[in-house]
Amino acid sequence: MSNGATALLNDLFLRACNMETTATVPVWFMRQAGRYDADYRAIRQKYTLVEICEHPEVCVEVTKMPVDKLGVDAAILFSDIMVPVGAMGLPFVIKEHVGPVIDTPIKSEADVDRLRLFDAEESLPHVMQSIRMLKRELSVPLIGFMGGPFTLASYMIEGSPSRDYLNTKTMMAARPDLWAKLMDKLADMVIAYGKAQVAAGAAALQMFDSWVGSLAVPQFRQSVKPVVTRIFQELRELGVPLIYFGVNTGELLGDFAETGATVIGVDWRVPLSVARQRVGQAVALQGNFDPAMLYAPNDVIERIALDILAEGTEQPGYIFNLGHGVKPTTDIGVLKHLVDIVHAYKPGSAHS
Ligand code: 1CP
Repeated sequence: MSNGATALLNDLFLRACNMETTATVPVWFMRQAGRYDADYRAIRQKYTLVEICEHPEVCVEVTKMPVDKLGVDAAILFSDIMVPVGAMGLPFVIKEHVGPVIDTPIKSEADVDRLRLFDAEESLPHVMQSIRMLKRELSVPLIGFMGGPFTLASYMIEGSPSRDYLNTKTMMAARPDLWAKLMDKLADMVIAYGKAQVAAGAAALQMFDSWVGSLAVPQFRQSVKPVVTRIFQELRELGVPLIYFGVNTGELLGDFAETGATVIGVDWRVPLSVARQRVGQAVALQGNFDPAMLYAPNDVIERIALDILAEGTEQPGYIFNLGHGVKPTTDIGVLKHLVDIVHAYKPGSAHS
C-alpha cells in the first residue's frame, strides 16, 4: 500500500483490524507516548501537555518516539480526549498527577446549551496539521482518537477524575432528557471530529470510553448504547477500522459488538477466548496484557504474553495491546522486550 511520501507502509495493524490472518501479530500500546520515556519527560520540562498538542513539530516528535524506539506497528496521535472539549467552550486544565480538571462543570440545561460544535480545521488547526505531517512521515498507520460520550461526560459533569461518577449517574437517572441532550451533542462532536481526523490522514479511529464499564448493563443499553451506535454507524462510511475501548467492560462486550465498532478493546479481566465468545465472529479483538504485569519477572511476562497470543490468534482479527495504558514508571526495556515477544510469535504454534 502506498501512502504518498513514505516508502513502505507497515499495514499489519490495518490488516488485523480488517479480520485478516497475519503471519506476524501487530502490536501497539495505549499511552505508548508518555512519562515512562526519559525523552518524553525532557520535552515535558519545556512544554505542558496542551502546549505539545499546540506545536505540531513537537507533537509529531512525541507521537513518533514509540514507533522508533519500541518498533510498534501503529502510532497514536499525541493528544488528549479533553482537547475537543476545550474547543466546545468548556475550558479544562491537565493537573499534574491528577488529570483533567474543569472549574465550571456542567450542572444545568443552560450549561449543555452553551456547548458548541466546532469545525476542527478552524478550532484545532494544530491537531489537523500534526495529523497531516504524521501521515507524511510515518511508516506505520496513524490511529486518531476521541473520548467516548460517557467518559467525556463524566469529566465534564464531575469536573475532575472520579471513582464513583455520582453526579454523572445522577444526571443520567434524574434528568434523562438533559442526559440525552448532552449525549447527542457529544456524539455530534465525536462524529465530526473523527471524520476530520480521517480526512487529515488518520488510518483508524479509537474511541476511548474508558469509564463506561462503571455502568450496569441495563443503564448502558438504555442511556449510552444508542448514541454509541449512532456514532459508529455514521463513522462506518469512512471505511477505516473503528476501535471501541473501555476498562471493566466484561459484561458489556456483547453489546459493544452490536454498536457497529469493527474492533473491540478488551482489558485483562476477561480472557480473550471468553471475550471472543461474547463478541461473536464479526469483529476483531485488541488487548489485553495487564499493564501491572510489566513489573513482573521476565519469565512471567513471557508466559502471560504467550497465553494471550495463543488465545488471540485462535481466529483472524487480533491486535496485541495492553488492557489499559502504560504506567509512567514502566521500564522502557520491558516494553521493547514485549514487542519482540509478540513479533517473534508464530500464530498457530500454541505452546503447551
Ligand atoms: O503530561 C503528562 O504526561 C500527563 C499524563 C497524560 C498523557 C501522557 C494525560 C493527562 N494525557 C496524556 C496523553 C493522552 N491521553 C494520550 C496520548 C497518546 C498515547 O496513548 O500515547 C491518549 C490516547 C489520552 C487519552 C485519555 N485521556 C484517556 C483515555 C485513555 C485512558 O487512559 O483511559 C483518558 C481517560 C484521558 C484523561 C486523562 N488525561 C490525563 C490523565 C492522567 C487522564 C486520566 C485521569 C483519570 O484517571 O481520570
